[in-house]
Amino acid sequence: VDANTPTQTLKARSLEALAEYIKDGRAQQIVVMTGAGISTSAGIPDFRSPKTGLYANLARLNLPHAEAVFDISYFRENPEPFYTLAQELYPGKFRPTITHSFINLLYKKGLLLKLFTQNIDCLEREAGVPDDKIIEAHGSFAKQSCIDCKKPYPEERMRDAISKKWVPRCLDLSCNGLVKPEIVFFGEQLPEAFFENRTLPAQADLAIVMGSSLSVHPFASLPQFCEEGAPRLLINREQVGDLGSRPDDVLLLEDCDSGVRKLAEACGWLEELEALWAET
Ligand code: CNA
Repeated sequence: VDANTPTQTLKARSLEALAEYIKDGRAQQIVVMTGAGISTSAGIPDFRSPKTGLYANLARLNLPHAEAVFDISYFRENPEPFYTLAQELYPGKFRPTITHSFINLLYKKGLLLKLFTQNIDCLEREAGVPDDKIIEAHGSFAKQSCIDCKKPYPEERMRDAISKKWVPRCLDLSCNGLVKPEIVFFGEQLPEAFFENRTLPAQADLAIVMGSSLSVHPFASLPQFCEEGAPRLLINREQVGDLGSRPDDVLLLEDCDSGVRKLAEACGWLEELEALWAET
C-alpha cells in the first residue's frame, strides 16, 4: 500500500484515526503481540539490535554461533554459556516499562483479548496482566524441569544455580538429566497454549505489535491471522513482517515507550497510564 491506497476501516492511516476508532468503542477485542523490544528500556538487551543486542555481545562465551546459546542440542553438550547468560536475564532485577503498563491498562479497561509475548522476562505479569490473558509463546523463567524426564525442579534451587552459576541436574539420580528453565529453545516445541490460541488474532478488532523483529516462526505469522479490515498497529524502531502491507496498518516507527505514550495521549488515557506505571 502507499499513501494513496484507501483505508477500509480507519478514516486514515494515522495514529489520530486509530485513536478515534478506539474512543468510538470499536476496539473491544485487542490482541497484543510483543517481543524483546518492549523490555530494552527496562535494561534487558534484545537479541538482534546491532551493537546492543545479546547476539552482538556473546563473543565472550565462545559460541560456534550466537543462537547456539538457546539451542537445545548445543545445550546438551555445553550448558554453561546458557547459565552465564541466564544470570543476566533472570527475573527479579528489572522493573516493567510503561509499555508493559499500557498492556495492563488495556486489560483493566476490558479491552485485552490476549497478549502473545515472546519474552521470557515475566515483566507483563509483574505489570499486572493476569496469567489467563498471557500466552508466553517461548515459555518463561517461571518454571524449570529436567530436559530428559521432564521432572519439575524446585525454584529455590534454580535461583541458587543461576546466581552462583552452577549447572543444575535432575533430582532423580537415575536420570541425572540437565535441568533448564522452561524457556523454549531452538529445536523445542512451543507450548500447547500457543497452538491452541494461534488463530485468536482472527477475532481481534485491533492488533498491536510492539518490540519484535518478527523473525522467529511460528510467532512471526500471528499478525497474518488478523482479518483484513481489522486495524494493525506496529510500534517498533523498524518496520517488520508484513506490517504496513494492508490498508488499515498504522506504523509508529519509534521507541515503544514513546509510541504508547502518544497512543495513550490520543485516547485521553495518558494520566491514567502514567499513574498505573508509577504503581509498579
Ligand atoms: P529481536 O529479534 O531482538 O527484535 C527486537 C525488535 O525490537 C527489533 O526490531 C528492534 O528494532 C526493536 N526494538 C528494540 N528496542 C526497541 C525499543 N525500545 N522500542 C521499539 N523497538 C525496539 O527480539 P524478538 O522478541 O523479536 O525475537 C524473539 C526472541 C527474542 C524470543 O525468543 C525471545 O525469547 C527473545 N528475547 C527475549 C528477551 C526478554 O524476555 N526480554 C530478551 C532478549 C531476547
